[in-house]
Amino acid sequence: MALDLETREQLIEGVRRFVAERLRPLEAQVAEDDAVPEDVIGEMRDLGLFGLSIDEEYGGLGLSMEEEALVAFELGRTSPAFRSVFGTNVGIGSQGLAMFGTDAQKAEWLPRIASGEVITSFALTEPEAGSDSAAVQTRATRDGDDYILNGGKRYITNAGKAGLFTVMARTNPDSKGGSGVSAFIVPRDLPGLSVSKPEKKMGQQGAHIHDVTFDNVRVPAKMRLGEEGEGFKVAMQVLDRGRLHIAAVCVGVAERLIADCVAYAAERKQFGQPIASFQLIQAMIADSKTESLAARALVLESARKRDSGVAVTLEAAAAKLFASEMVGRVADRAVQIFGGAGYVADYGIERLYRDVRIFRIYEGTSQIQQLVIARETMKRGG
Ligand code: COS
Repeated sequence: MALDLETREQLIEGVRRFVAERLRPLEAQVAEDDAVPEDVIGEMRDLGLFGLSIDEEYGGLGLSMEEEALVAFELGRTSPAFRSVFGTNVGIGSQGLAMFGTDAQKAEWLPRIASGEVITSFALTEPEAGSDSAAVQTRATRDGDDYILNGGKRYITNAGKAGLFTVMARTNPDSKGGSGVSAFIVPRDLPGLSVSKPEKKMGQQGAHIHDVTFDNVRVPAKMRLGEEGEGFKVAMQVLDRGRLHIAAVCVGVAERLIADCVAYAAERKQFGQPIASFQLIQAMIADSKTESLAARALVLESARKRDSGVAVTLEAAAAKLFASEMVGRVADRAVQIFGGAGYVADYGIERLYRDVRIFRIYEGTSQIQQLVIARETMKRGG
């Protein structure tokens, strides 16, 4: 459901102010501490950020995909680790449930996810199932009214704080591909579920990823999402949506970097004049701006298409591919424009350069997006 124009503007303006006044001043501290302060997380809850995508009947803001993208553009203007605090609740952690859950499952969990009381994680990736996500080996074996889960998941965002996991597990061991996989919502407190210490990462300090292990975890069959054997398709449709959201965040980070470059180039003097007056600097700014505008347009067009009820597997993959590669180039040019200062921690540019690197990898690598785009294009005949 879409907001009226005034409410939409108020929301975007509120997020813009929160990012500029509250989050940006904390960027260096969050990177240093590898943690987002609890009081800031409380303010994110008050702003409704955990429930951006969740229907109003469950206490969320019920944004359309286009509106979510507009908010994500604003959220991108600071360290991506802040968005990650509620990112799984808005996207991959909640959307399997929102799209495929029963009324009872949704009524039990979505209000607590929308409020931020329960953090969610999406547990698809395994040591031997990264890009080849249909190869999951985690087993879910039927036992009366339950399934018994055994196996391990890898690099699961927000698992350390998650109260609810969406888990893809193999219910049919005779099928090696996606058709043998089912999806479950799995509460954190079930016996046998454990979460490792967070990994040390290249960037996005303050956002955490963990291994999750299932050791004879007894999950009631009523926690299954959709039919047995449909879990892979659940995961793919969750990712179609997630990829659009990530693409929008990439646009936001690019816009932030471009603004930083423009400000620095106006102030930094060499050869007796601001470096902004040099055409080789202008060329880098022009290329970054052109590419970020193109990505913004692609994201919004794809989001509107999704809002109209059309499947956007191709468009989401194209937006994720283009926007994540684009922000990589923009961050690289930003380091170049800042010169030595771009390589020094104090200016924050090298931090964003490291932060954006993961966008080309998670929720599907650029190479997987190329594969999806090519397959869909050939299916559509052009
Ligand atoms: N929406 C709905 N159904 C989909 C779908 C989508 N986006 N993508 C695939 N499917 C369906 C297919 O239609 C097919 O159904 P049928 O068996 O009924 O024909 C089934 O799922 C299997 O699809 P496919 O044959 O394309 O699966 P593959 O194993 O060849 O590969 C890729 C699929 C590689 C695209 C998939 O594994 C992928 O996206 N990998 C990357 C995973 C990822 O993003 N990981 C990040 C982890 S989360 S941070």
